[in-house]
Parts: sequence; structure tokens; C-alpha cells
Amino acid sequence: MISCENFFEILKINNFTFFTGIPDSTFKDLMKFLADNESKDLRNIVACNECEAIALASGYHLATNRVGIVYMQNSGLGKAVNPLTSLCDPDVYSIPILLMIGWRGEPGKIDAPQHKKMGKITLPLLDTLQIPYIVLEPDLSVVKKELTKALNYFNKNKGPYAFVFRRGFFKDYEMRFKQLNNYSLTTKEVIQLIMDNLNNDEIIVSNTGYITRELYEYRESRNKDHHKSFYNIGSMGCASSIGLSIALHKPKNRVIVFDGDGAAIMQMGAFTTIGKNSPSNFVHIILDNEAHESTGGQPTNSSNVDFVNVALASNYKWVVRVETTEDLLKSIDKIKNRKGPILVLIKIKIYSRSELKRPSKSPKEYKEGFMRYLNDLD
Ligand SMILES: Cc1ncc(C[n+]2csc(CCOP(=O)(O)OP(=O)(O)O)c2C)c(N)n1
Repeated sequence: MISCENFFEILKINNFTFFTGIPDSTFKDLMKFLADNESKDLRNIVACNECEAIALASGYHLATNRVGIVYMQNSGLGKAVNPLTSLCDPDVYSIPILLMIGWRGEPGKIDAPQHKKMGKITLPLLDTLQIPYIVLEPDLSVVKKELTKALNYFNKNKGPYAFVFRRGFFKDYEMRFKQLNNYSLTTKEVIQLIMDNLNNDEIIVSNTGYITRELYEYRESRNKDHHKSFYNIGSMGCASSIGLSIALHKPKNRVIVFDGDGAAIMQMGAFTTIGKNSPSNFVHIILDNEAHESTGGQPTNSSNVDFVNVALASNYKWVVRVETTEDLLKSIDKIKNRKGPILVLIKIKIYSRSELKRPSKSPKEYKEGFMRYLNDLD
């Protein structure tokens, strides 16, 4: 394993000081290091999605003639394909970028089902994109050697070049300035309070990561109505759009979406589609801890976002911001009775429970149970 300090030192010596991207747990310690050590020699911009990150690194290159680093989970490579091919590719503007890609779902390794396909096709996809890459070994002399190769490539070809990372590359990094907020509710409490006080005939859609895992544990601890949830274990940012379309096609039932702030920001345009189509049975609940908690608690941009006014400006019909149990309980009555689209923004604290269970059956089995449930509702 390599320490984050040593890794960054090598990058800095080679003039890599600009970072942007969306975090992945594969390099959660490096992310902590970046958040902790912002300076004139280290700029880190938390992007809203991987497509934007490529654009930010491109703007950096245009303005400085230097090469930026974009970090991402391999799931984000799919999102980045368009700017990689139509902006940075040597056949278009020829913009050099060093990609750091976390390899989830590597064939032969145990990982969650949503990573299986992308894990299998990560290297072939890089081949198809004609992006040279190396699966980096956690050894400082190897890193130095591979960085020299990347620099040579940038000098000659000017285009994206990728370092692929397996888990366990970086040593633990203890943060000096921990990302904390002053809110008191936790994801577990919020899900419990809302679910215990709904009618149990609602259709629930949940965000990738800890939110789905908390909802799953809640269902396990109660009457195990897993078929009433669509556990959106992958496709970060898509829960609200899945819920919107279900709401439009099942107008007699309330659809409740448990979203994260990082996910809501990743696909913020979805607010406008929700507002435009305006289903009265749609309830968007954002559990806002101002962090990507599921990948290690790295900050999102949400501390500067007024979701309530974004929703209002997008034509949501009722909005509320809550921070306390008391206010949350009051808002549940409205969730059940007011006309939507509704936004409930719940400010929560960063409180990871990494021992959380994951849905145990295959995604297809959950989907089939969920579709039978929706079908029986009519
Ligand atoms: C396109 C894409 N990029 C990155 C990830 C990795 N990832 C999984 S969960 C997560 C954080 C989600 O943050 P948020 O929506 O705020 O929910 P929280 O984890 O705080 O509950 C990230 C970055 C992903 N799944 N998909």
C-alpha cells in the first residue's frame, strides 16, 4: 500500500496539482487527503458528475496548459464517455487528462451486483475509447515509472490516459479537519420515522448506497415488504426519475423517493422534468448530509445549494426543510395529504454504519416482486 502523502508528492513534482471528480470508496483515503490539504499546490473541485469533471479538467488545461486529474468510480466512466470522445479525444480537441479510475466489480472478486457489468467491461471500454491505461500496482517505483510513461504520452499525443486502481492501494489517511455538520438526525432515524408513519400502500424508490441499505434493513426488521420498494442499488442520481415515471403511470398511489444530496445534484436537471410533468402523487425526500457518505463522507456541493428554492422554481407544489424529529413528524402528515410534487429536504448528520446489510437476493428477483406489486395495485 502507498501513503496518500507519498502519492501526492510524486504527482506534485510532475506538476499535477488540479483534481476534480466524484469519489469512489476505492480511493476514499486519497479523497480525504485532498479535502484536508487544499492549498495553492492542491486544488480539488468536487464535481456534480463525471461528465462535468472531464469538462472542468478540460477548462483547466485550456486556461493553464497543464494536465488535470479526474478521479471516478468505473461506474462514472459511462457518464464520461461523451466528453472523452467528443471533447478530449485526439481526433477532436486533443485535451490531455489523467484519469484515476476505481475498479469495482473486477472479474473474480466479490463485489455488489451493480458493479458486475462495468467491472467486466472497464478495460475493454478503455480499449474501445482508445485511451491507454495501466492497472497500477501499489508500489512507489511503479507509480513513478507509469507516470513518466503517461507524461510522454501527453507530450506526444495529448489525450486522456488512465490509471486503474484496485481496492487497498492507499494506506489509511486520518483526517485532520473532519467533514462534520451540526445536524442531529441520522439516515436510519429518518427512514424509520417516515416508514413507521406512512400508510404502507406507498411505492418507495431509494437512492444507491447507504440509503437503500438502511431501507433494506428497515424492511428486514419489520414485515419484510421488500416488494414495495425499488432498491436502486446502482445508477446514482436516477432514483427520482424512476419514481417520477412510476408516479405518472400509477397515479392512485403515492410514490416516495428517498434521495441523497450527492445523487440529487448529480442529476439536478431531473427537478425540471418532475416540475414540468407535475404528478400530484410524487414525493421527493432528500436526506441531505452534505456528503457522499456511502463512499467515505467526502463533501458534496449541497452546503451551497438551496434545494427548496430549486424545487419551487422547478414547479414543485409543496416544499419543506426540516432538521428535527418534531418537524419531520409534522411534515409526514403533509406528505400523505398534500398535492405534489412535494419536496421534503431533511438535513441530517454524517453518520456512517459501514456494517449495513445489502439486499441479499438478485436485483432481478427484487424487480419481479416489485412489478407484481405494482401490477396488483390497479
Ligand atoms: C455515476 C456514479 N458515480 C459514482 C458512484 C459512487 N457512489 C456510490 S454512492 C455515492 C455517494 C452518494 O452520495 P449521496 O447521494 O449524497 O448519498 P449518501 O451516500 O450520502 O447517503 C457515490 C459517489 C456511483 N455509484 N455512480
